Amino acid sequence: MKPFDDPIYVTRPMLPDLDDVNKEIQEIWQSQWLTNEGMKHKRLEEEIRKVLKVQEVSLFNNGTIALIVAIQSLGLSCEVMTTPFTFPATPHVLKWNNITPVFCDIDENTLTIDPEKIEKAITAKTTGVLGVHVYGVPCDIKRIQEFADHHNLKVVYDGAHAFGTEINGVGIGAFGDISMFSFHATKLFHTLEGGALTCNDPSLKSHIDLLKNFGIKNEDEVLMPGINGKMNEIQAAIGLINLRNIETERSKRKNIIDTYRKNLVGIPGINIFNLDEGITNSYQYFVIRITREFGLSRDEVQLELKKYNVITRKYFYPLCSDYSCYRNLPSASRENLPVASRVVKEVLCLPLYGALKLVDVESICHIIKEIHANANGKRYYSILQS
Ligand code: T4K
Repeated sequence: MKPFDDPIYVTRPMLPDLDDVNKEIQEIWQSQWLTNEGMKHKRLEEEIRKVLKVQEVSLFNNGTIALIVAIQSLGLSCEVMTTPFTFPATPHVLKWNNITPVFCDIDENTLTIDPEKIEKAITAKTTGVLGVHVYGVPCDIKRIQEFADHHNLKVVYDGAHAFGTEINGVGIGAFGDISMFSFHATKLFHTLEGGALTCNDPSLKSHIDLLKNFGIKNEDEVLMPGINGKMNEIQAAIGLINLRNIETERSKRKNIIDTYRKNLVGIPGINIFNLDEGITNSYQYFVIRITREFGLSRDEVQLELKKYNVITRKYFYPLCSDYSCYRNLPSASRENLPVASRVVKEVLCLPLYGALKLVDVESICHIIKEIHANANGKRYYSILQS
């Protein structure tokens, strides 16, 4: 196989039609209302509420600020249980709230926080759980809620990858006390940068909305030390257009995933995720796990693919517990995190975005087969030589 002429990245943003963007921007210019809960913001908040099938939504300028506000709005303190297998934002939002992250190992199949490990790690200082629906795969929300109720803990979900994930038709944002969604450019649904919090409690939404707007209640009163987490009108406008195109993007991504599955199945050492019945895919990532039987390590496969101009990502390597700012925590030891420590060396996200051509997906699969054949050919050759 020849390398691709241009790099094929792990993702590319959904790009709305420029005429549609111009039309929206003209309306914003005419209104002279650029941010602070404008008309586009109001409309997007209502539309997202319906799409995510949740009771309350608050839009934000990005997912990280949203998550910082979520933690603050619930009054979490001391220690919060979380997963090491995630993007840096997850434990960082705890630190930004003066909270110590307590890392719990992950479940081998879902790669989300293992509820049994949460129960074992609970101490008098634990105030909550911050689970991550990593790659859009839901955490074990039922077991986590049982422990939380039993120990009087709050539950926050980082659903950065889970836009559109549902469990038996129920939006993933309806579980726990608060869920966060990221609308970053690399996400299936995006507003350039952006994010949202969802919850089931109108008074909690009011508190969140105060916190994201400096704590300002009205011209005369500031109730709390809030932050600036507001989404502006251009972000909201991009969101409104992207929402119109989202089903098309999803169905293209579904075809791409089906093509990967069809072509990669049966290659030794390539393991593909299977979602449990009743779970709707968020189509955010296509991840494979590469094990010994493949003949090359995950890192070697990534480098080989790069030679063909296929730019994959090792999301989420390294584990957050291995960052210099966290590695001295008792919960960060590798012995405490055996599953995460192994899995993080196996995962590889392959390119997935609507504009990716199916024929290119087939070529990527062909390249992977070739890499496998070469690796094993070389191995057999060296065995024969010795
Ligand atoms: N929690 C979790 C579990 C998360 O995964 C994230 C974010 C957050 C919280 C925080 O949410 P936000 O505050 O971001 O809303 C990217 C994203 O920046 C980040 O949002 C995302 N997770 C993370 C998984 O992916 P990088 O460092 O991998 O991005 P970057 O710039 O390397 O982009 C990846 C590829 O995407 C590029 O190789 C090409 C393509 N790309 C990227 C951008 C920005 C484009 O084609 N166009 C673009 O504009 O973090």
